[in-house]
Amino acid sequence: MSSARSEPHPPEPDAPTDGASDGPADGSADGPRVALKILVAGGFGVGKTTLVGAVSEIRPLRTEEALTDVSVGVDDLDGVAAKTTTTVAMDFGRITLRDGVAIYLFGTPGQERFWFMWNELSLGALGAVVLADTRRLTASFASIDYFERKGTPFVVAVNCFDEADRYEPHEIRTALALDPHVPVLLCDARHATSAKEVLVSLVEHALRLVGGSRVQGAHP
Ligand SMILES: Nc1nc2c(ncn2[C@@H]2O[C@H](COP(=O)(O)OP(=O)(O)OP(=O)(O)O)[C@@H](O)[C@H]2O)c(=O)[nH]1
Ligand SMILES: [Mg+2]
Repeated sequence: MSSARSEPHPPEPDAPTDGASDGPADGSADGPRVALKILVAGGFGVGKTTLVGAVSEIRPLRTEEALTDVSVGVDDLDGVAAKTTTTVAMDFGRITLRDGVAIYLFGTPGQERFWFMWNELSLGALGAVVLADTRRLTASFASIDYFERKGTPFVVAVNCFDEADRYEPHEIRTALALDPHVPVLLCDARHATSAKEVLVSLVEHALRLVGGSRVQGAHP
């Protein structure tokens, strides 16, 4: 793991907006009571598309394109050498928590050349999950910097790839120079239960920050 956060710089964040909306999200009487928008961010190849796909109760929208020679020497493929596609616009999925809270998930593109999308995607978001891979922690620096500067609540979720060394959350917090209040979790982006726990942590963290109460029955 490496430590200090520096280059490259994420885009200038737009002003924050409120991520929650009341009332049925799908317009029906039986629709969810509250709809929340959550971003799934982090560096190239950390598992954002995988996480959205793992938890989504609808068929996720993906915008995958084949990795081309343009990536060579630009993207750090160490640890994700088998990766053949990358997100070029966004991922989209939805999950309904037990008490009628619908979460709309927006996965961001990880490649630096698509970072200009972040301001658009983060409009109205309650918060963000920043996924990280301990083999390439630097890949997630820009996302952390972006949400810190924007003032968007976020949690850091380390996607524990089978081949990667294991670190304790406190070691990861130090390596990423995170504020003490930012939750750090370990997860497996391929598994719905693990991914859902990360989302619940983020919702609870965001509600704590806005002085709200815990989402009743939100646990998986
Ligand atoms: N072993 C293992 N592989 C994973 C895990 N999560 C994702 N992968 C694999 O890692 C690769 C990268 O996953 P993606 O979900 O495409 O990553 P991404 O963050 O969306 O990538 P970009 O959109 O290109 O930035 C894929 O080949 C996944 O199958 C994991 O938890 N463990
Ligand atoms: Mg992706």
